[in-house]
Amino acid sequence: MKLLLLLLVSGLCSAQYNSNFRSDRTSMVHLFEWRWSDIAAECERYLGPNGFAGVQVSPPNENLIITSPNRPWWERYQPISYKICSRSGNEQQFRDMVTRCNNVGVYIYVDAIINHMCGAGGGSGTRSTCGSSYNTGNRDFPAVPYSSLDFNDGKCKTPSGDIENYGDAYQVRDCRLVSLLDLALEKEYVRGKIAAYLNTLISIGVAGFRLDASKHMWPGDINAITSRLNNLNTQWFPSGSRALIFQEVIDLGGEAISASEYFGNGRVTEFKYGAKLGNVIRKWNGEKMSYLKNWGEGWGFMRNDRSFVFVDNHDNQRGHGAGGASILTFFDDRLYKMGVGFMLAHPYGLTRVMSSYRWTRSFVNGKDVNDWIGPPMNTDGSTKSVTINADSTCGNGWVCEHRWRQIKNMVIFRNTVNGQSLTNWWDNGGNQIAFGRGNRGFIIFNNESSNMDVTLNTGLPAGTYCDVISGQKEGTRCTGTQITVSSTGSARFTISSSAADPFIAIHANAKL
Ligand code: AAO
Repeated sequence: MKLLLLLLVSGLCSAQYNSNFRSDRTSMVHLFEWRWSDIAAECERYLGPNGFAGVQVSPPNENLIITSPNRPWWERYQPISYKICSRSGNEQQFRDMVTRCNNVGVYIYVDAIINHMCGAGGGSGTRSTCGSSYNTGNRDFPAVPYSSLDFNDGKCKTPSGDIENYGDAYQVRDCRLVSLLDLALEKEYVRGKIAAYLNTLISIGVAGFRLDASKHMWPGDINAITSRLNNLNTQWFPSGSRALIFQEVIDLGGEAISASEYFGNGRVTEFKYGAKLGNVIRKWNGEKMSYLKNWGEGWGFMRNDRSFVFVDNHDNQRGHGAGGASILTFFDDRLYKMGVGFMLAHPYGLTRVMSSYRWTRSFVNGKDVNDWIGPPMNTDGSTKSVTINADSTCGNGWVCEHRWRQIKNMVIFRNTVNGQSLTNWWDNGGNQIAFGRGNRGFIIFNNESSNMDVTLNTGLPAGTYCDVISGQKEGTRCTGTQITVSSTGSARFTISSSAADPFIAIHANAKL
């Protein structure tokens, strides 16, 4: 009885760190700006069959329509109401997506914009994705409804009313982030409206939330909201399951607010991860892959069981947020595949794969002036659907990194080695490294300008394995390189410095 009580209580307290993933799956993909009907189809035809655990979807709620510039992606971070109605689709399409994805074991994680409404300069009218009215001048959002009583204007002490100094924690939480009208989250009324929105999503069947701009909310206010959330829908989740919470807090050090303040609410984004990994793979600042030996907490990252990690996200792939030149993106595809391959092979963190659309970058004084460009769209402003080409890549301007063979196969690698610790580390003191995950998988990188020819202990049972980077196992053969593991567990690896993808990965489910 006591044990049961303990289990119940600890379940309630800790479940927000739990991904709610199916036990054989490990990674979510952010299908940035995708339409709900395309995501539903992708869950059934690709994500489920290839072992993806979940999808982070773009904000589903009603937002301000911005026409100057013309329909930027970031208009979706300017809420007008909590009606499920956006460029990705309406409520019925959202429900259909959640049902169909859940039915194939691919769960939906919603990007929740609860810190603020739209920008102070939004004006008034009904130019919003569902036609609801708003008046930013008097802080009126009748479709929620919120009024001037529900915002932080009186609390913020900066002359502009905006955050002016990230060294001041009060400003960061009580003032407006880039002029976005800052909700008074200490108010019971506001908490209730937000919790009702999130609970609607939970009842539809979503499995968790990315809490946007968490750094700009007091941790206690977030807690007051998450503690009001209902348990997940038992049609798909065990009873008592709690929504995964991952909070967007950019903490690269040196500011007033640190990520650890948010551990009590759920997981937190680890922005050091992508910034540092980019430096290593690019070999900048004297970094080498051999330094990755103690990657994770050894690099000053947050606790493994609180961290949420990614190589790039929708902000820093285009210079927003903590964007920096080191961030690897699909634009540097060869390095990017190595970065994502390393992330998915390494045990640290809850992993998210990015899936983007293409845009033409145009740098002026080091800044991409096209960083606002929205998803591929039709002339009427609607988002183009994702088409699938004969070779399984995507058309209509969608990049679909998650469909790149190397990335898709590394998602499967991570599933295969789940629960195994990092073993058999090897490096040459430079940019050639290798490591295993117990007796389930092994990966090796050559990021040098010279060729590599080494024989290493893999920890794997003897046999012939298919490299899942140059190809994969299909039926009884390998479409790419074959690796022979001897009875002692050793194998010879040769990787040319000019290889299209200078890394090799083998695992238990790719054995002939
Ligand atoms: C748009 C316009 C604005 C306009 C506004 C209202 O661009 O000019 O004022 O509308 O009309 C997105 C876009 C914004 C957009 C907004 C609303 O990125 O451009 O504004 O939608 O449409 C901070 C926050 C972080 C936030 C990030 C972008 O802390 O939460 O800014 N990310 C989320 C979303 C994002 C979204 C929002 C929040 C808003 O992912 O897509 O904005 O919902 C420092 C701080 C960071 C801070 C950055 C901002 O970072 O630490 O906390 O992020 O500055 O620049 C080095 C430092 C690093 C530093 C960084 C600065 O890397 O080490 O600490 O430099 O570059």
